[in-house]
Parts: sequence; structure tokens; C-alpha cells
Amino acid sequence: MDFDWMDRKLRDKLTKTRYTHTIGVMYTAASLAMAHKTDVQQALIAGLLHDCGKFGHVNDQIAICMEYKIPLESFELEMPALVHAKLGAYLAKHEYKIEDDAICNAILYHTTGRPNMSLLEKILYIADYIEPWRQELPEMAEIRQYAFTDIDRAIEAGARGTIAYLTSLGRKINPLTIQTMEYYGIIT
Ligand code: DGI
Ligand code: FE
Ligand code: FE
Repeated sequence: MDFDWMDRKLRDKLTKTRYTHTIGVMYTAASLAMAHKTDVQQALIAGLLHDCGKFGHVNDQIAICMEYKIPLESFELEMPALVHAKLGAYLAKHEYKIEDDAICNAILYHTTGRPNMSLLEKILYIADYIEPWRQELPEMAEIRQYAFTDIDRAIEAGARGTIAYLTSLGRKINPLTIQTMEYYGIIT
């Protein structure tokens, strides 16, 4: 695995703000892995690549999915913000040559979360939410603290925040996003 090669590729493909966010997620994910005593480099790479599918217009992302025959669900076409996660998981494996499926799965679920996530999936999901450059969202200070001390509670609060934000914009909510909030609300 060639970190510098992946880093240079992302620097070329992503906008400057997306790349800056990426580096924020990468180091936040690595720090969370340290706090939760799990593989630090695995979290680092998941953070580095998590938005590797988020370039160009969403229509470009959909076109690339069609070209590579990546099946998209109808809800992904209705909620185009979800397409980059599907595309990113594919590109991580095939373009960035990541053989660790746990990393690709974490990328696949980083936008919606899902019930019963692996620790790596949880770390990436919440690192994306709390990274230092992310705009201040409601309860951000608490969620940042929970991420290190009570990660399930952080995920529930993060999913709730995302749903509130999307509702305020009148956007459709993916059932998985709701299931994430409900599942982590029940077990905490
Ligand atoms: O890629 P990022 O901007 O770093 O963050 P992300 O992958 O968590 O989310 C991208 C966008 O997707 C963000 O604006 C919130 C939105 N999103 C998350 N869950 C849902 C969703 N959009 C819709 N329509 N429905 C969802 O369930
Ligand atoms: Fe994303
Ligand atoms: Fe992100």
C-alpha cells in the first residue's frame, strides 16, 4: 500500500476544501482508533479514502457508476448525496487497490451508517461528522467528546443531527440513516 501515491491522487481529484476535509477525517479516525484500541493504520486509510468518490458533479458520479456497472438502488438516485459512498467503496478496491474489505465496507456505509456497525465503520462514520474543519453543528462539542468516550452515543446523536438537518432542508431521508439513529438510540 503506497500512502503517498494515494494522497497525490486524491489531491489531484478532489477540490481543495474536500481534500482538507479528507485529511481532517484521516487524523480524526486515527485518533479514535487509538482511543478505542483498534488498528490505527486501517482507520487512517479508511479516513484518507472515505470521500474518494466525491468529485465532479453527482451526475458524473452516476455516469461513472454506470460505466463500471456499479448497481445503484432507486433511493441512491433519489438521494444523490449517497452515490459517492457506493462509488468510493468501489474505487477504493479497484483504483486504490485496497484489499482490506473492512475498509471498503466502512467507506460504503460512511454516509448513512447502519445498525450493528463494526468498530471501524463506527469510527469512520463519526470521524466524518466531527473532524476539525466540519462546520459547527448543534451539540458538536458533546458529540466530539462522546466519540472518544461513548462512541455509540456519539453515533446516535450524529444520526439525529443529520436527520434534523436534512428535514430542515426538506430532503428525503434514507431508511438506513433512520435505522442507525434508532439502533444506537436503543442500545445506549
Ligand atoms: O461526504 P461528506 O460531505 O463529507 O459527508 P457525508 O458522506 O456524511 O454526507 C454527504 C451528504 O449526504 C450530507 O449533506 C448529508 C447527506 N445525507 C446523509 N444521509 C442522508 C443524506 N441525504 C439524504 N437525502 N438522505 C439521507 O438519508
Ligand atoms: Fe462522504
Ligand atoms: Fe466526508
